[in-house]
Order: sequence, then C-alpha cells, then structure tokens
Amino acid sequence: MKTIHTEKHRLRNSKSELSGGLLVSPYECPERVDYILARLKQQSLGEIISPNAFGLAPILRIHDEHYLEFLSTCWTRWKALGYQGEAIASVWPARGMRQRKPTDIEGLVGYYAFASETTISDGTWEAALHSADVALSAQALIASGEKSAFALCRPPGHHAASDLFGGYCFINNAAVAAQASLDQGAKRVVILDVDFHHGNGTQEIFYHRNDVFYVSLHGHPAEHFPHFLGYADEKGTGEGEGFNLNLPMSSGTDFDTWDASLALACNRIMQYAPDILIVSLGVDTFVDDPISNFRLQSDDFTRYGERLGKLGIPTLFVMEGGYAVSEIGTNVVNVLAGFEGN
Ligand code: 6XA
Ligand code: ZN
Repeated sequence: MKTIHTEKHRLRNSKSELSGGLLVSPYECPERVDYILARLKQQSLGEIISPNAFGLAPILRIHDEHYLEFLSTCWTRWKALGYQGEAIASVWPARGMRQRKPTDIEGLVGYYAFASETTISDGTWEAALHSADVALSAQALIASGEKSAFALCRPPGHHAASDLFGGYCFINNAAVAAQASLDQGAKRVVILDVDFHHGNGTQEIFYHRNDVFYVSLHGHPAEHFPHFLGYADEKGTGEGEGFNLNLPMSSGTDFDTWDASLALACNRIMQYAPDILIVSLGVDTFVDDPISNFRLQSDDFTRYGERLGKLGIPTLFVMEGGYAVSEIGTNVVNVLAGFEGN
C-alpha cells in the first residue's frame, strides 16, 4: 500500500492545548508522524510519496468560504492585537444568544470554534491545506486503480464541520476526499470512522445526504468528547435518513465488544455496496491512549485490519487521532498490514 506524506505537517506546531484547566503541550504533535513513518519504513509497507497541490476548489466543495477565509487570516489578525498566546476561543453563541457573525477576531474565533482545546497559531492554516492535499492525493491513487492507499494526514479532520473547527481539526480531510470521489464519478461512498471520538464534523457535513454513508464506532457522547453529537438515534435526515450509523460504546470497551460493533458496521457497509470505503483511522482506541479509554491491544489492530481487507472494497485510510506516541506507529501499521494480508 502506498502512503502519501509531506513534512509540511510540521507547520502545525502549536504550543498550547487547554486541558484540565491548564495550557499544556498539545497531544496532537508532529512526533506522531515521525513514529508512523519509522514503522512504515521498518515494515516496508510500500512507497512513500509526496502529495500534489489541489488548491482550494475541492475544499470549497465541503467548507464554507467565509470559514476558510477566517482560518487563513486568523493568526495574523490575532497577532496584530499584540496577544502573547495562540488564538483560542473563550466565548460562544450559546443557548439564547444571537448566531450573528461578529467582526472582531476574538468574537470570530468563538463563532467558528466548537471547542476550546484547539488553538490556531503560525502555520496552522498552511498545514491544514497540505493535510487536505495528502488526502486528495491518496484519493487520486484509488481513482487511478490502486486497491488501497494511506493518507498520512496531520492535522486530522473528522471533527471539522463545514464551518467549525475544534478537536485538533480544521479541514475535514476524509469529507474532502469523499466529495472528490463523487465528483469523479463514484455513486456511493462510505466513511467508516474507527477513531475513539465521534466525527461530529463528518456527520454534520453528510447528514442530509444519501451518497455518503457515515458509520462511526466511538466513545459514548454522554461520557466523551465531542459530548454533543454521536448518539445512536442520529440516523440522518431527509434524503439522508438511514445513511448515518452511530455505534457508541461505554468507557472500558474491550476488543471483543468493539469488534462486534465493527462486524455490524461491516454488514451495513456491504448492503450499501459502496464504490469506495474511506476509513477515518484513529488509533486512540488503544489501551494506553492518554486521552481515551477503550482497551484495544496492538494485535487487535491487525485483526480489525484483516476484517476490513476482507470486504474487498477499494479503501482509502485517512489518519485521524492517536496519542500514545511511542506505539502509534505499530498500531497504525498493524491496521494497514492486516488489511493487506487478510
Ligand atoms: C479534547 C479532546 C479532543 C479529541 C481529539 C481527537 N479534550 N479526535 O482525538 O479524534
Ligand atoms: Zn480521536
């Protein structure tokens, strides 16, 4: 399997994340990619290729143009106010308040953020654009006939909605790739999200549509981030009714329980008969992940990779979360190798 990767991910190098009331060094850090690359090379999984540049057009198919303009100018505008720290949301249009877009950058950060752990800093926008290019380049490999490809995206994307950032995400890479597939002639796309967290952004983007079936296995939103979306009764609306499947699981879920949900998800995916399967690949389901609490072991990643490979669908893996940095390479490559060796 070929991997698409660029060192430009390092441009996303924020210094702070709001966690437990403190500004800490972000869990979503550049070293994550170093460990994944090292393991890919060690296992000789396949060629590692640089992305092509696709520009804004495929991103505008998913994201609001004013949101993108905000992302691209936020850091300069924030810095111009003389602030010492990174751009961070501190006020939201919450219940009972107006949803009008403010003009000042402090208001705008709150308007476009759905969470405050994620800051915007120098290089964030550029890194997010490169990350989307990584996903689009991997999608192009599948379109040209490859059976599978790995988009080593960073920053991740599944929390980013059409006009919201948060959860370490700015541009929804999987959604952009899904739309590109449709625009090139695919009729049905599945996005299977195996990250520990519900992909609220991906769900929001496709909730009204039946050409992308979003299936997610995740920590129950009553207990886990993003807290306000991801319940089992969210099934899609209008034409999209029946094309959203949430499989939330409680804290402490082990592989047998998790894999039973994956088996159910796979049945539904096969019934839908997609032209392409996009896997939002987060490995924060790992037992030692510092911010999540499922209990998958490294070997379990191989087993579920095999299950995905058996589906026999052209498959694009898009990197999302996973913060047990020293094991992230093993866990990611186990999924990919399991897929290939099924
Ligand atoms: C913030 C938690 C953000 C989770 C980000 C993630 N307290 N998403 O891994 O998949
Ligand atoms: Zn996650």
